[in-house]
Amino acid sequence: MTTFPQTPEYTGLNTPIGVEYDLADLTVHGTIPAEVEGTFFRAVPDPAFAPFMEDGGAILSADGMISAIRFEGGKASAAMRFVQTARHNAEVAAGHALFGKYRNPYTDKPEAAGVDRTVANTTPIWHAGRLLLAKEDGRPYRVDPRTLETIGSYDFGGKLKSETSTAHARIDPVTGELFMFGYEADGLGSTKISYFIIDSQGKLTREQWFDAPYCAMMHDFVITENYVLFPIYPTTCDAERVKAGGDHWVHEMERDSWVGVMPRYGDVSELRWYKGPKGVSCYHMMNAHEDGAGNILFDQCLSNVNAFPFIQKASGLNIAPQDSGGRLARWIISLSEGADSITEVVIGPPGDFPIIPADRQGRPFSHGWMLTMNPEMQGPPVAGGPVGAMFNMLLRLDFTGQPVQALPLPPAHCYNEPVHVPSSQAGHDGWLVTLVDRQDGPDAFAHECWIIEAGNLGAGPVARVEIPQRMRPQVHGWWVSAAQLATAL
Ligand code: V55
Ligand code: FE
Repeated sequence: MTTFPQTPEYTGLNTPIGVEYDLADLTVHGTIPAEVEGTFFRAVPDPAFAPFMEDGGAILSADGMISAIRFEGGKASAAMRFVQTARHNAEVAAGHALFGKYRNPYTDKPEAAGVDRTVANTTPIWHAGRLLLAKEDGRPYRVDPRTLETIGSYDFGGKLKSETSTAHARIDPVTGELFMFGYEADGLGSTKISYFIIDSQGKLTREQWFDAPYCAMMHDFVITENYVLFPIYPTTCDAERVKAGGDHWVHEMERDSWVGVMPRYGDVSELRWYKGPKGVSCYHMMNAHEDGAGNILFDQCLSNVNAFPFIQKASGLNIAPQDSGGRLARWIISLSEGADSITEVVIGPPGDFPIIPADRQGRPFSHGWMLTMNPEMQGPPVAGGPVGAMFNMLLRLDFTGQPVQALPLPPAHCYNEPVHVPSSQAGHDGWLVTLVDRQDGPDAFAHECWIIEAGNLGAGPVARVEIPQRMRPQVHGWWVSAAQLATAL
């Protein structure tokens, strides 16, 4: 047994669970739609061992667990396993934590030397018959989608040179290619960015490197039909600070943001840099597309400061969420010669976890979904996750003039990020599948997986699946249909 500190990172909804399980024939209220046939994979950070030092960033370096909620013939089952990363295995062998602060190897125990520090805790990515568990500070781990057994660190068949790979990959809906990048690609504090493309058969066809304007946390990126965009916000790393045992990240309010734009099959020498506003921050981007008039429209969940309290603290900042200017921002980037600045329009409310139908990736799109805080909610949101507060309202935003749809939760409930399941019926928006947590007491939580008609949020869930296990907050999920699963390698 290991005793965790009684701090927000390790109590309430964030209480470590660390239980591996298989649960068959879950109780279902309502009817699971026939089209929801497949597996909802979820990445869940869950620390196996108590930390040996204080670290606000610990919430991001918890061991990755892979959760699978499977839907088959109207029935549901659930499974959970640790991703057996080299780091997790080393700590299990030692029987205690070996790794120190978030992304600071200089704080590790001597036994950790030379062991890959990445934790595979951020996004399950399905592509070309493989399931990868990604974390931006290292290479992904490959996991068997049927058994959830860990296969090992994955370097695309020995092809990848980058030491890091994003947790936010983009799949082109027409070519089936997987677009990825890695920052700090050759080590801590480096400005080197890798940009690589994996074809629809899973073969890495191209990898190029370039230098970012400064070493920044690059959590997500976007593609369009013809371009790739590398957004850079001033949450920065200084290798000397890390070597001195300090924090990996500080947020710099006076530093410019940038967007690098290049043809997506072009050469990095063609990158054009556009200057954005100072001090802004974004974790997740909804989409980007070309407007046919020489502009790229880039839509993102933006705010005026990094949203993570531990990064604000390391930066001497303390800006409450309601004062941070959160918005769904559209950055208009002109491709005309000589243009080097960005125009912003606000197209949606504050929030995060934006999603769109996969077939609209990088293309014009009419609607998307995201999580937000219900402005009419009485009482506090459920505490949990890296920001410290969980979202309690789901939105469908329409960019063609239709009204916004909302599904607010009752008090003491919260959402994890949904996945979208497309429908084959013309004009049907498909389904959203998401984990809903309910707080019944200081340390009492219940969890259900909800299926919601994506174009009719107001009707509430069409099915609710009870998950009779404690669940820590998920980061990202990925829907893999039964037809896709049948192609697993
Ligand atoms: C995020 C999450 C991470 C991370 C960096 O949601 C950024 C943002 C769960 O790990 O390492
Ligand atoms: Fe993310």
